Amino acid sequence: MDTFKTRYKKLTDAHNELITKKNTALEPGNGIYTKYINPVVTADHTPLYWRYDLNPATNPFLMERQGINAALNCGAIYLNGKYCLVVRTEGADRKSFFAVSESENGVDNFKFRDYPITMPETDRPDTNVYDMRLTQHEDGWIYGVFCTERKDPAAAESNTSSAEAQCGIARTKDLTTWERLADLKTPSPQQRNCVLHPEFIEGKYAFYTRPQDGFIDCGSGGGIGFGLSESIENAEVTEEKIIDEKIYHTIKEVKNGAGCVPIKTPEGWLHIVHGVRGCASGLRYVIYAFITDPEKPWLPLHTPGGALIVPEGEERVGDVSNVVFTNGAIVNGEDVHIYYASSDTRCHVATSTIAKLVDYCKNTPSDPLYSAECVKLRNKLIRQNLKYLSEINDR
Ligand code: M1P
Repeated sequence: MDTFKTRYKKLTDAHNELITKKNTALEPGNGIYTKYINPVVTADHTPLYWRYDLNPATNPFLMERQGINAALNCGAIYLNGKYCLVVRTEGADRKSFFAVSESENGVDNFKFRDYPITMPETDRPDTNVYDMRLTQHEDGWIYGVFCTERKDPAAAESNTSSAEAQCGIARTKDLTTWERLADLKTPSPQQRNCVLHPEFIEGKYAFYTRPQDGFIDCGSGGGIGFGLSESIENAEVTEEKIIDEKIYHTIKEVKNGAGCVPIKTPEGWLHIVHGVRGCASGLRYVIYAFITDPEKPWLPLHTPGGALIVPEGEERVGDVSNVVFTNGAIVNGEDVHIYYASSDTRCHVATSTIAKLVDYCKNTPSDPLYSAECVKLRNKLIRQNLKYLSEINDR
């Protein structure tokens, strides 16, 4: 049997190898973005001293005492020369908390800060917090907008699964010390996937919302909403307008939700979001994109049909399989790093550029919603290409 010392060495060697492993681009890809061979952050990337009692006197077998189940849906921001992720870190007990993991290049060598974030609470303790979106706002603060989940106060005593989701808000300058603000108030009974727009709109704070009647089911709500709030300390959206609705027989047939903080481009605001459809294997979550008006970010201008990123290969399997989900992207110069999680288990990166993503949004046809129209669109492409190919061959 290993001694404490030999087991400690095995554990630290394996951990160090994992967190310093170089990542490799998956070529040739689809030209829109590049995926990478390895996830960027996993549960195993969390420090050993978060999980093991490292005292031989109290843990002679060097067993894991407080396991980490998953590292998923991360908010992202470029801060002090580093790609910083605020990772939804989920303990073995199913509770999520936030933890900062940083890298110099954004594709590998992510390291967690020593401690997870201690998020202050409101008067109503959060049972679970997750999926933070990080907005560097023009008011000077970095805002973390996240889901706070509590047991449904209206549920019967015997009902131990009904929950209520709302939008929690906190702010920081360094991602370590946070000031918690009041939860967002909206006309909808529940909220998830809320995002704060980085600029004032009509002098007000602007939120993307996802109205929903129940915890899982959007019911009569659904779609990506938009609304303005006078204050951020006591944020309230009194009017939510749906700017991107769920639509029958599309990738967002069951529901959709805002994802990354919108990215400013020369053509308007680039939104990278998620859509959900139902199938025999359950719900399938994919990532899609669209561009809205530069002055009126609630007005869609370019709406490519279909998905931008789908779960592929090993990404398809995990705690909640057949899911890709994004809530963070980083723009550094022209480059865009889209952080996405697969199957509620691990975080990945897909790299692209503003020019490529804008080109994708402008030149990918919208979903024509009918098979016959799809065939017409494809035939048009084939006709053009065949003509072009024969011209090349004739030369
Ligand atoms: O399990 C998949 C995702 O489910 C939720 O997304 P939505 O609110 O659109 O259903 C979120 O809880 C998300 O965390 C999770 O990845």
